[in-house]
Amino acid sequence: PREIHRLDYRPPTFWVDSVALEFDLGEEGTVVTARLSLRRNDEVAEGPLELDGEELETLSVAVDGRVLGQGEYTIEGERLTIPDLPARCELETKVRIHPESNTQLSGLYLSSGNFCTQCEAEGFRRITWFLDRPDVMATYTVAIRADKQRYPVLLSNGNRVGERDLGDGRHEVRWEDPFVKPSYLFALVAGQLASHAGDFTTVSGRTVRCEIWVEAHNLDKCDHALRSLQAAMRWDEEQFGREYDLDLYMIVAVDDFNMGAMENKGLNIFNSKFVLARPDTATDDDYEGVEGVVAHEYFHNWTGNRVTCRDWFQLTLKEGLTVFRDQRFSADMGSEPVKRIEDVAMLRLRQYAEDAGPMAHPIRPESYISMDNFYTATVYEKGSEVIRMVDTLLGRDGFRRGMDLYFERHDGQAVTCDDFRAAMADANGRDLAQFERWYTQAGTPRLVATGRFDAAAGTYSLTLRQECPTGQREEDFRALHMPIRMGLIGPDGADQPLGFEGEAAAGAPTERVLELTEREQTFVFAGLTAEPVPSLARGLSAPVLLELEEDEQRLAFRLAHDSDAFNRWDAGQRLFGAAILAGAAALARGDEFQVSKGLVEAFRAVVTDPSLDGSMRSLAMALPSELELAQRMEIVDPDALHRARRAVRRALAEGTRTELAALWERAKPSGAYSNDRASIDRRREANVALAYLSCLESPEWTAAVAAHFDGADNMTDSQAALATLCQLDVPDRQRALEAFYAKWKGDPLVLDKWFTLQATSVLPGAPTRVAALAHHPDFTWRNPNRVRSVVGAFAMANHSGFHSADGSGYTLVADAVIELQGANPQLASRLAGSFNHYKRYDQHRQQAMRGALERIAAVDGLSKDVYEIVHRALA
Ligand code: HT7
Ligand code: ZN
Repeated sequence: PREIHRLDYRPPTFWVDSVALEFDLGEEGTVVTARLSLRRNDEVAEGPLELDGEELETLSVAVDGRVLGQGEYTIEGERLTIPDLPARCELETKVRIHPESNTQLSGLYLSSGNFCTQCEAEGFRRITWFLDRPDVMATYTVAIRADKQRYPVLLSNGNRVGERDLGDGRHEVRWEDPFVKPSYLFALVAGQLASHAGDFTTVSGRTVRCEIWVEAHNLDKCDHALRSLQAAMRWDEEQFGREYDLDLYMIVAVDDFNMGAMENKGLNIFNSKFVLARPDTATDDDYEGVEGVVAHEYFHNWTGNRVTCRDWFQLTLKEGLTVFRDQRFSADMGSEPVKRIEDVAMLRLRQYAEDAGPMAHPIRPESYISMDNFYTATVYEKGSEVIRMVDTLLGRDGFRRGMDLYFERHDGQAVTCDDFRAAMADANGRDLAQFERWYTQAGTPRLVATGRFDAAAGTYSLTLRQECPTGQREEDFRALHMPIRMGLIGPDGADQPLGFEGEAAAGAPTERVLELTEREQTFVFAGLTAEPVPSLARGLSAPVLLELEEDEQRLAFRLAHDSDAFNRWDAGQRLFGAAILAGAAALARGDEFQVSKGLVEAFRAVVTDPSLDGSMRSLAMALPSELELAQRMEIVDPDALHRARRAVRRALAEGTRTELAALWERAKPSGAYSNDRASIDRRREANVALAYLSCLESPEWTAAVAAHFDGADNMTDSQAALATLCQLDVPDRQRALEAFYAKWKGDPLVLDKWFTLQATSVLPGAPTRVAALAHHPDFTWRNPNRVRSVVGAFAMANHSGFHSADGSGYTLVADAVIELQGANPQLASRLAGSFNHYKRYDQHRQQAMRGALERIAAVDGLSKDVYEIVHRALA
């Protein structure tokens, strides 16, 4: 397969000013007629018109009304070339496509019998011949014709401008989108759907109709999505002065979808997982997921749609920025520190791992084989961290000024990451030239901190040194521009004034943002009477790996006193993580290990701290996962790690059983379900307390978990109790699983949970159980959510099971990749990524994983998506 390079970008030879599409939807093939108004690009005076197309049966090609003969154009592979065209002309193509057999879920396909589309990144070329690249922006009109009974609802982008009965049992609906857009934002939906609707009045007084389209039986699960949309619309007006521009905003939920959702102009298409929510079917986390994804797609209307990407290497321009916006929105809707902790936990688990493996790439990648493989944690989540640093460096008002200038300059354009940086710099009179390195350098930089207290001088010298990321070449690493938010904590637990040497201490702030621009910098703080404890990179102010030597006592001190809620949590994670890793090392040597009294006391303080809300408490009580800790082991020993983490968990539960029981008693369900914040907080701390108590493996607490499951009146408690039971070898586990299945077998999203809870059970024999799940009558390879709920959950969230010493976990996942790679390459390549870190494991496992990768690589006609992942891993 061909590799595409960022620096090879060339503007197109033609622009497309407008597109008129006609769809004749049929059960056995769909005919698509496309009329493109073409205009030669003056910048590129020469060159033929080259259009992209994939799996198209070409019926005719005409220019300005004249049908072209065979010699007048060529079709070679996925390219249609027309050599001699006037500077302006109308091109009409007619093709037949087969949505009914499109299993890739890219282009036009069927989900639950309804037609729908997915065009990002390069799916539009599977619908019609086109300059399928994001810098070609056009206005679109669309006519959809289909059987009236089977497809009563016909939707596309923009405004509905007409409909008519065609008299033969078919009807036609016409749509017009007045805004220019790239082809990846095109959308079409046709089927039997019903809508839950509401209005939104914009800041300028316009009424926007908001419609959530679902299968009729799901109408009672749409209200949260609708409210989330309305909240996102208001927030974007208030925070960024951005008003919605059409009179209609539609969201359609489909069951078969490769990703979370898609921001098509005026017609978002969503994985139903991020739309449907009712208290008995969706957890509190699911509700937050819906709110966050609905907002994310809405925010794209300005950051992505009105201003889009020049080429796919610029993807982080829209995705990093939109993730940053959705993170800020969710923080404003709920708790800022809780949201930040959740986001950083995910960043460290997924993105830091990506940065340290064969898929490491800068947030603006340099090359790709399949663009679909670059919808990554790096482009999205690290991209958002890079935007967050701009926000920290410029301040809230400065960031807003930069955004205003960005929209003023680039509305209606397809631009680059450099254009964004220039707007931010120009609006604030700042030099952000060095900041570009965040866009060009891969890997997570290490930030090594050392401190020295001079009691006689009353000074504290803090030295911060940037080190080359693991896996990157030293000679390529250049100092980054990074903001480090920090404080110094005094012995009484209070933040000290941070007066720089030579400055008056009085009135000095107790928190500062240090700007690093060099490999090593020293900052000297004066006026200190006792040695302080540094609290660095608060809120993770830069996406680095902070290395600071801190013993158990100091971490426990910060866990108790750090005024920054994020760093408090982080201190706990470091403390618990160090204990587990020390335990794993001891077990690997064949030694015993004991959990220290200090650790138990630190944990007790968290369980009983009256100042923590329930969400913060549950986060602070959670131990780092095996997957996260594995990243820190020289050679990963999954068995020792698993045993050590279990032992620490049990020791903490034993040491604080009285306090845990009191917490459960205080927070356990009482009264009817409510979804206010206090109730959500209580559910979180109650469920985490009960999960710890279940580690005691006592009949009393096992019965309590079973009773919690039986009595649950909402999915949060039901799922939490069942998850706990799934980790226990007790008869109640099977009974509860059967009851859950009987109740929810007709609800695909809830059934996914049932599969996942079993696939992530760490009880012995996980690969065998998961293989059996893949043969369950409700399992199907055709539905991505179902595949992810079994194979994805097993590979990504059952560390000890996936890495079973006999290699059966690897065989199972490799078989799944091979099974899927032809039918759904995007899904298959995501699963293939499970082997990315094989070189970090022991020899025996390395060999087994390498064997699995080689088996995949040997498949005849391997899809380019999977090829790219597997060959990078094997390199
Ligand atoms: N912009 C959307 C990306 C997306 C996607 C990409 C590749 C293949 C399928 C896809 N579905 C959606 C989603 C987003 O980030 O908002
Ligand atoms: Zn996005």
